[in-house]
Amino acid sequence: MNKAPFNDQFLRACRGEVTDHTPVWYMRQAGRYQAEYRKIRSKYSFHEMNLNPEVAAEVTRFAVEQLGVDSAILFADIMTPLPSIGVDVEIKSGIGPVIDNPIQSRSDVDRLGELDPLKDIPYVMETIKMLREQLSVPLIGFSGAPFTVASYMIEGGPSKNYYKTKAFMYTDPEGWHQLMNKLGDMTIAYLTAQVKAGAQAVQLFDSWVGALNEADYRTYIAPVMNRIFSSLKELGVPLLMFGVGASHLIQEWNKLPVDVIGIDWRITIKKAREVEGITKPLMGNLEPALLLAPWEVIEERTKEILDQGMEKPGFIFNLGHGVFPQVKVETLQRLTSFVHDYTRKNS
Ligand code: 1CP
Repeated sequence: MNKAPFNDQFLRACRGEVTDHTPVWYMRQAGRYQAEYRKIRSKYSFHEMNLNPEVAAEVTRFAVEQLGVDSAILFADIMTPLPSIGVDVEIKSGIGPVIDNPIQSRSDVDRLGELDPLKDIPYVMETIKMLREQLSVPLIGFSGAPFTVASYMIEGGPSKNYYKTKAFMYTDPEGWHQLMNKLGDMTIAYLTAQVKAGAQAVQLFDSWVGALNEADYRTYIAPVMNRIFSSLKELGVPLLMFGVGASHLIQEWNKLPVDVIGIDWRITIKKAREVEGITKPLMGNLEPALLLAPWEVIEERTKEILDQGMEKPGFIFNLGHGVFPQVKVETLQRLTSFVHDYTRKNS
């Protein structure tokens, strides 16, 4: 296969270097808003798609080609490694992950096993290897962060207020730290295997950690996040993190040994840099619901983000959260071209 020359714009921005244009990719760029994805998904369960490296690679690559984005994100889920440590999880259409044996006590934590990625989930690493042969943009590997993964393990599925998770944390802090450490070990093993297989950057999704305040973040979460990122640093690839509704934690994140901070639409890039004093490269942060608005509105709001982002090197354009199934492919295609053209002219 003839590959296009490698596009390193995303990796350059992660390192805080000057780029030719602002690189762009979208969280959940492979998914239900694409007719091609829906067609494949009608033949396989989500798990079967993951198990089959050809299918997982196809879905990953297709999103890159269809949208013209500057990086690929591995097609898998933050729940992918969980069955290997003893958690039965099923991805239910229209709901998300559902777990039949949620964690309820310290003894449930004690029973969790260890992940051996190459033995337990070799198909993920095979997908990565296959993609590296095929892609001309960087491949981002990823994992769920301990709090977010624990929230599904304890609640048994998606949640609005995480009260069972918080009750566990406040009632049995020692058991909580054990759980965080086990999930920390899992994350380190998983992401290390992904990088060794060829992932060129890794992102930790801590989607729901914004449910905690700063003091609780420092006590219950920061230690494991520090350990994870310190350990991954040795791999030499950019480390990214992201959370929803977590602007109040941004200074805590800036202290972690992470390279890029992904933010949602509740804070501007300008405020993150100038008021919060964030020095690391930033990624974000178009409100995903805007993708359902008329193009003129999308363009105006995107310009605002880009004008702020371009003020210094080290900016990656993304949404503030994942693409909704209702979004039109054409809207994302137009947005990608717009970001590229606008930032090429104005940089
Ligand atoms: O292009 C991509 O981004 C595809 C890879 C990907 C990623 C990075 C998927 C596929 N899931 C994820 C991460 C993920 N999964 C997160 C972190 C990012 C975020 O906040 O969106 C979370 C919280 C999950 C859990 C999850 N898995 C949900 C959310 C449920 C909730 O609590 O609201 C859902 C709906 C899933 C299933 C899932 N994962 C991925 C896809 C394409 C789907 C839909 C599956 C289907 O076709 O039914």
